[in-house]
Amino acid sequence: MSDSLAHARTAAVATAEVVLDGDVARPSRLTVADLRSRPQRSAAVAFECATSGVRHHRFTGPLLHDVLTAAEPAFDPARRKDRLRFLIAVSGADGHRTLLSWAEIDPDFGRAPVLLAVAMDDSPLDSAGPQLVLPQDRCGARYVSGITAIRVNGGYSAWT
Ligand SMILES: Nc1nc2c(c(=O)[nH]1)N[C@H]1C(S)=C(S)[C@@H](COP(=O)(O)O)O[C@H]1N2
Ligand SMILES: [Mo]
Repeated sequence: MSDSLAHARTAAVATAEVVLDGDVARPSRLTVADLRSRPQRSAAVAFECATSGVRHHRFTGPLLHDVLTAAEPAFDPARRKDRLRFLIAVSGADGHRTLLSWAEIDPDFGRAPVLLAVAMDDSPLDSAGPQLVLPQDRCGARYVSGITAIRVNGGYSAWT
């Protein structure tokens, strides 16, 4: 393999991308650099891991709500009741997954300041991929790292 090709492959591996899609008008692929270009928040958090005890970290990144709102979910933003059937599925590279409800992060409902972290303890997450940060959680299991996909789903009516 030529040096330039090897370098290109290394660069491709070193820049993780998140697929943001589902019931949104503007699906996209986002790098950690894209997330860093949005307004940033910081959170010093503590969470308990069932296997390794209490962990303390400082995370920085945009609010998940801001990033998802920019993708224009398929609801009328002016109608609060429209948003209540929407779910958010967050997947990590290793298959670890969690669901949030839209209402959980909506400023009119649960107002949880959930972040899509671009850095943990001042170490950038550009190659690992962003990490979900839920300061309200006691347990660490929803802090999905190496996020590869975020899917918005407004299909609650399909379940009935
Ligand atoms: N992708 C991914 N993220 C994950 C997990 C996992 O298995 N895969 N485990 C979770 C669990 S159970 C905990 S407690 C925290 C641990 O985070 P830490 O090792 O950075 O303290 O990561 C969470 N995020
Ligand atoms: Mo854990």
